[in-house]
Amino acid sequence: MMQTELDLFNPQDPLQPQWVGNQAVLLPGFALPQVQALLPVLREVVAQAPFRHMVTPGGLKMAVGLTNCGALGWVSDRQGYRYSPVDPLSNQSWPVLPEVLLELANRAAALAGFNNFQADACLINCYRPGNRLSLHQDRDERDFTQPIVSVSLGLPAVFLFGGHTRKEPTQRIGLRHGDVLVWGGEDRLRYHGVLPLKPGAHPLLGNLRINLTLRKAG
Ligand code: MD6
Ligand code: FE
Repeated sequence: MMQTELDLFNPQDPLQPQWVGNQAVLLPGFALPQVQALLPVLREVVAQAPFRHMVTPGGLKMAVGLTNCGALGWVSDRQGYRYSPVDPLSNQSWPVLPEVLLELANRAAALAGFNNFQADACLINCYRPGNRLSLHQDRDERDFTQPIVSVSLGLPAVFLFGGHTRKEPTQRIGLRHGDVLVWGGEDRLRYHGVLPLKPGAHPLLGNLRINLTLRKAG
């Protein structure tokens, strides 16, 4: 019989890497084996550095809750966007980037062809139903030869993956619990965003979506 659709009962099918750019790859379910180890570690991070709604330079409060772990953390205020070694809420260092997350990110980066990924920052986004992230480029890091590794947990979202200018058409990429997206090289500065989160109930995370992006910022 000719195969006309994905066989959802065959776990091999949906788990193939999908190249979404020449140097951008979606690794469906790649983080699933680490989720049980990751969740308690993330809870500790958030206990030390809680989610907060940062203000943009234009004075708008971001809908998505944000925190960080690692030597550097991304912050936004009326002064602009930057990486900071301290959490402005506590004036302390950000929580340590957990080893389980670093190791996962390094394996994912290597699969995408980036063999020397040295993440020093992990931005943690928390989405509730209705929250979106408007189209943007990630350009606050120093070294654009290093990729970004993105890990999605909880409710699924639609990721918009555009071009090198804001007006180019975007492709829609479904990001589900456990999916990892790696992008770098020529795709590193592509515009991207997230459509408003649909309500739902994830068995582990309830009505939330958590996205972790590991970067080499400094
Ligand atoms: C998100 N992610 O998926 C937001 N940036 O919630 C990002 O903004 C992002 O997933 C750079 C590379 C991968 C990403
Ligand atoms: Fe981004």
